[in-house]
Amino acid sequence: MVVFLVVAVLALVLPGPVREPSSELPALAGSHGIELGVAVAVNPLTHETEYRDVVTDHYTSVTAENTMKWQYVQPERGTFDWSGPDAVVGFAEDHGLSVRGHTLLWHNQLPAWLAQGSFDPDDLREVMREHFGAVMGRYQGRVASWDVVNEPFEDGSPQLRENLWHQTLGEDYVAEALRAAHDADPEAKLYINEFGVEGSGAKADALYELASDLLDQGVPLHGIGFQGHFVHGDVPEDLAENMRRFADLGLDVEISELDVRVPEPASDQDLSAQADEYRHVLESCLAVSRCVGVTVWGVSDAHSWIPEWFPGYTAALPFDDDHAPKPALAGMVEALRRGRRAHGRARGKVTVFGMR
Ligand code: 9MR
Repeated sequence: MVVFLVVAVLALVLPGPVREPSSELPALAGSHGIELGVAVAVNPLTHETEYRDVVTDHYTSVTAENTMKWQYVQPERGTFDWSGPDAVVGFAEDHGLSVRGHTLLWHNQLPAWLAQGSFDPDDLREVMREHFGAVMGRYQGRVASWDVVNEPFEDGSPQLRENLWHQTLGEDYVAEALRAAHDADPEAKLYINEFGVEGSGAKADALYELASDLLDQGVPLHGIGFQGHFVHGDVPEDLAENMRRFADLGLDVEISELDVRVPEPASDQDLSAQADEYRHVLESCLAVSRCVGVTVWGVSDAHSWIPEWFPGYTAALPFDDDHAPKPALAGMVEALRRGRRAHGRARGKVTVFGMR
């Protein structure tokens, strides 16, 4: 009786326990040793209960959709705004979720002082190192992996992108960035994140060559994020096969920004075919022993970037505009329930990092 009373009183005075997820997805993902992630935006994460519940009920990891990008984190040189990143990382910690850091070097969403500034190579190296040191240093031990270089290739082309970093530092900027990131947080897993490389093709081959060269040089590269912004009807069949060749180099691989956009209006038939596509993506990850996770790019169709960026397309995510689960969610569950996990780690090129 006394014990009961003590427990009852403690339950009243202590903050509520973390809610147990109401879906089987986190446990299923855990049983296969993969993360199931979702991209989140700070505002709804902070203010909308339904949104938060979708995240904590169904996923094991989060990526900040925008708030860790340079434009928001360092809007003026040397002035950092941690409010958004702190909110995302704090939420993740409160709910036992892991965090993918996104993203350090990109050609988009740069602050004006950087995009329009003029820097000689040494200045730009200093800018890069200051940023990495501040961001990765703040979240050291709390953000386990980072997209260090985002979209290094031109859209739909195997050419290295002519971005600020490439123009100023030359092709070696990718290696320099990875080394700087390793110095800033020697424990973090460091990724190149790219789109249009999920299936085989010239751009995927170019990324493979780049990754291979970097590893040959002893550059600290640990993984490849295959973004996975797919169009309904055009999800690559050879996703697993293509990811496997990168894994065979000794790299982790993951699908980092999954969505499958459907032309408007999305019929029931489209949505059930989309479920097969989500299932296929999850099965492809399970089929590659070094595939460490799949992240979907947004909590619900109401928060997806698709309608704004691809007018005429819609319904790309596993939850609809009202946060109701769609067939795509069932597709993921089915893949995880039935799926068999590939075993055995490839012997690859990755040896000891930090040796330069
Ligand atoms: O989803 C993001 C969207 O809200 C932003 O407006 C957009 C700006 O370019 O970036 C989107 O996220 C991108 C991600 O950071 C990198 N890969 C492509 C994603 C979709 O554009």
